[in-house]
Amino acid sequence: MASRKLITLDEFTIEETRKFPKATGELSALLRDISLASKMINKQVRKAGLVDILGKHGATNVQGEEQMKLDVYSNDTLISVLKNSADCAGVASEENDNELCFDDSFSHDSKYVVLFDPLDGSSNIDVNAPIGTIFAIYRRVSPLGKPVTKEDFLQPGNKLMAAGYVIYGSSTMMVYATRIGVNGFTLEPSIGEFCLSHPDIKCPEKGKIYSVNQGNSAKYDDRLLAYLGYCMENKKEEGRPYSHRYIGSMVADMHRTLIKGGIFMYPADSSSPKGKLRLQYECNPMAFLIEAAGGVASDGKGNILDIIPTELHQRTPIFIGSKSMVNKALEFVANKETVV
Ligand code: AHM
Ligand code: MG
Repeated sequence: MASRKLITLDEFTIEETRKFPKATGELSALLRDISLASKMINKQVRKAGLVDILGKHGATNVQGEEQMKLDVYSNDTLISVLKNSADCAGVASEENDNELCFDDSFSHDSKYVVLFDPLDGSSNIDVNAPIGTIFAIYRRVSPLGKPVTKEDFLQPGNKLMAAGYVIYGSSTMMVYATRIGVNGFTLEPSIGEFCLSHPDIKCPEKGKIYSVNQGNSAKYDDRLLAYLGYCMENKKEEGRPYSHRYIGSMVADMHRTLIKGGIFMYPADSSSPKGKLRLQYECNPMAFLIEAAGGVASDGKGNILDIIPTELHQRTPIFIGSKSMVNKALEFVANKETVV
């Protein structure tokens, strides 16, 4: 339908806020700020291939501006947009050792903190594969009127108010979740707005794709190897073998898992007993989002969202995606008796 009305991210979040008489609109404003930062990041990501023409990182371009590494630019952009936001009291980022608690009178009265990985999968920039920004929004637990504290950032995922990602792929999309559901917005470049393109996303209950860095197999334990054997087993009547897809960019692998169904894993192995991915700004936001879409996320023992964080940058193993596939994987990895 050519005349179908475009619904922008702003229009959508305001409409959603109206469903809750007590909502103040602060969360919508914060999502707008995150989308603004991601549009700025998107602009730089789209120029990444021209780096030899526009100047190498660290060099000065013709306008006299210093070219920045994209992950540094993304981090600085998110921090400065959120520092200027009326609704963000502080941030924590993969790129910073410690949380940043904004110390100005506006921020003292702001209700939310945001944790993010500004440019996840940045090693994929050189090969033009999708990369992304991941974000998690918590309501502060410390009293208003003062700077936020560490405990505001060390909340379990089950306390998240909203979370999501922006994928810089063949198109740029923002996908975010609140407790009531998951919606996807595609950036319409001609008007510079994210427009609703994927309403009420549900992760299919079953899938046909498993996603893991199988090159690490020599370091996996027998239970996990048994599950990978199950994925590869020839059982046509049960839809196996599954296809294997692994981009090595969590946002891209998760976006496919969300839309098409499947399982994404970054397990513990003998050299990384806690896995690789970070709980607070990679696994929790993805777990919150996949649960809101009807999927499941586990660390192999329990729900990712129930882990009580003790450090900002802690890691966790993760098994995430379609409900029936993750539950099957957990039968193998969580319970020795089922291993053949
Ligand atoms: P990064 O935060 O340093 O970019 O690393 C995280 C990325 C994820 O996007 C991806 O799932 C994973 O690392 C891939 O790791 P590996 O190359 O070990 O398979
Ligand atoms: Mg990362």
